[in-house]
Amino acid sequence: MKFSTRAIHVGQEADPTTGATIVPIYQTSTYTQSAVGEHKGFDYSRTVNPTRSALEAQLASLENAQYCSAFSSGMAATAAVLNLCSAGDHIVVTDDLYGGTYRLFSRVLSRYGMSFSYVDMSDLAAVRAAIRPETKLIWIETPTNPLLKIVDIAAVCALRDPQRTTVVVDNTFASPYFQQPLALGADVVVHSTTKYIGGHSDVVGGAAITDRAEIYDIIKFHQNAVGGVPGPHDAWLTMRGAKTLAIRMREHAANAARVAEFLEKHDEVERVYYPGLASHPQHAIAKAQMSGFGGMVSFVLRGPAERAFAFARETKLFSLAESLGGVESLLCHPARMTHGSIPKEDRERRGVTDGLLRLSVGIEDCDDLLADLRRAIERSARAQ
Ligand code: P1T
Repeated sequence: MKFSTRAIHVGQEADPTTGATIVPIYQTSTYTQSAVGEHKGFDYSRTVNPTRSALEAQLASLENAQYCSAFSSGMAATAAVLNLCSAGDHIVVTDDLYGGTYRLFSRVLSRYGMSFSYVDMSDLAAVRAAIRPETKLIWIETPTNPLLKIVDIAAVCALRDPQRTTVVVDNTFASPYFQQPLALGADVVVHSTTKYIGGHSDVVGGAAITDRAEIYDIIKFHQNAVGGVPGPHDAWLTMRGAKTLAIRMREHAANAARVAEFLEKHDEVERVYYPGLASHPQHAIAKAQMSGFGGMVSFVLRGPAERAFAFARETKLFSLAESLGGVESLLCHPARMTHGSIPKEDRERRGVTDGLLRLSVGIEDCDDLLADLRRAIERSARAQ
């Protein structure tokens, strides 16, 4: 079955009891057992819930994998995957990544004896140099948040010893519709399903997906032992959103391409970051490993950094809000919002400056989006 068919049908069989076409929200914490130890495979909803299982089957299938564990947030999924590591292990990480992931690694997990090296993974020699005998895991985010750098997944996978080092890809920005990391050699895919998979900015969730049974067993154990699971209603909302992932991603990417071109041509714009632009330094890699360039565009206006604040006050359709991937367009100031937890010096060294703005381009009519951006750019110039 092709992608859209799987999105709508896998895990979505009619309910065996009633024939309900749509998977019910099994809003129950527990299950009545006929005798001690005799039940139908369901004992307690932290461990297993039929609505969550349906979502897990659907998402596994979208990454062409056998196994998925759903979580209550992208961060819970990330924390569960990092349980593949123990004290003393070393992890190599993309240097540009979601600020919350950086915070989890640097302020929580480093206290448990794991060490992290942040590397510009567009430089393969730097990745090779960072890998040590005790490197247990390589954490790739591509495209990166917020600078939209592209990491060559297959090339990084080829640098590690697969017996020793697990490669994880945070596939949130591309979504499984545009990028399939497992086919490129990665072992695990992580998603913040809050974003494109859920697609409507109405639910927080996460997922860890793999084709390797021994890795799944560890993640699943952690999912139950720690308990960061989504409730059935959240699982159901995510599943409903994911059914239209393909059609939404095509619109996001078409609109984002027009927005990126518009910004690149605009005299008042200093720099645009979008992997679909020929001017993007890793455009060729993006073209080879992705089937589309996604809906995220970052840019810097000419003039002082404060101009970004003036711009953020002026947009009407692009709401100033954290998060991304919903049908509605959002605008974010990474340095003060999503990446505020990264120390200023580190952040600026990596290119996340006070002038940087990030757009999650929605699926509204693109003419309206361009008019909104044009107007906000003009007004931000006058505010200087
Ligand atoms: O917010 P949560 O569902 O816990 O997901 C965390 C996460 C993980 N990975 C990436 C690439 C992300 O972008 C995020 C969350 N990001 C935002 C909230 C944001 O606005 O960038």
